[in-house]
Amino acid sequence: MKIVYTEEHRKRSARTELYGGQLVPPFECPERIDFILAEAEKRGFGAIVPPRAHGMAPVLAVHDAGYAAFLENAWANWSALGHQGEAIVTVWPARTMRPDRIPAHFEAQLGYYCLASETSISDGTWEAALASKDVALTSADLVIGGARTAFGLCRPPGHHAATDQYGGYCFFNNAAIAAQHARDKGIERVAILDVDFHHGNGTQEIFYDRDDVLFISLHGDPDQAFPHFLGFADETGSGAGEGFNLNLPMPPGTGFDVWRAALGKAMERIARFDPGLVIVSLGVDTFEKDPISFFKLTSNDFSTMGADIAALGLPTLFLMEGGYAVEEVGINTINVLEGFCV
Ligand code: SP5
Ligand code: ZN
Repeated sequence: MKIVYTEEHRKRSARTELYGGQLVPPFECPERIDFILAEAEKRGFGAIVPPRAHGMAPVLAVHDAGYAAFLENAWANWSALGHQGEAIVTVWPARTMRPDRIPAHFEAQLGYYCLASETSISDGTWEAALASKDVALTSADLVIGGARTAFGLCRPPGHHAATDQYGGYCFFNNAAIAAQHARDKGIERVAILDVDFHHGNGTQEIFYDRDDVLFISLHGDPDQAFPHFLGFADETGSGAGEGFNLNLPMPPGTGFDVWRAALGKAMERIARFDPGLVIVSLGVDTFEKDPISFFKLTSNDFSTMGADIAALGLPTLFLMEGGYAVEEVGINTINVLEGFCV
């Protein structure tokens, strides 16, 4: 399996995440990727290939142009305000205010374009986000071109990023960008299977009213877990998209037996949809030792997950999302990919 990767991800090296009322070193850190690459190398798994630049058109096919311009200029605009720390939201267009007015002041624009304040914008964030979407697009090209599978080692991750909002460590929605790219290259139906611990709210929002991109997410019950405001089972799509969004939330303590049964449901739905491409939003934060999550998957379970997904027999693109138990992120990620290939 080819692994698309670039060092550019290191430019996303924020110093701060707002967690428990403190500014801590971000869980979503560059070392995550080092562990994945080290594990791949140790096992002789995969061939590393660099991404190819795809420009902004595939991004603007799913994201708002004003949002992209905001991100491009965010660090310069924040720096111009003379602050010491990284850019963190302090005010939102909350329910009691005017939600749709784009504010003039940059501090307020942060609130307009952000959905969660744990994610700081730092110098280099824009450059890394651009590289990450090029990793996704280049790995998508491999599978669109006939490869059975490929792995886009995306960082920063993408599935929380909505049409015009960042948060949850995500800026561009890599999976959504790749899915739309595949559609534009002539693949009629694309399924996105999101196995990250957190609900893929951004991906859901982007495709919610469409029947050509099926979105399925297995995740921690939003009543108990981030992103809290989306990801419930009664969200099934709207308009033409009715029936093309499937949420499978699960409670704290969920182990692999229950999780795997949900994956079985997801796979039945995907088989019925008969897509030309499956994109797996691959987060390994379902791991029992993940520091911010509450499922109980073991490292061996990730191998079974990969084998189960392979049983669909469909062209499959894996894109990296979350996973924060840093030491085991490599083992668990490569277990999925190797499990798929066996
Ligand atoms: C891509 C991805 O996995 N993003 C996750 C973003 C989660 N951010 C908010 C985390 C809040 C965690 N609260 C956990 C309490 C654990 N005791
Ligand atoms: Zn996650």
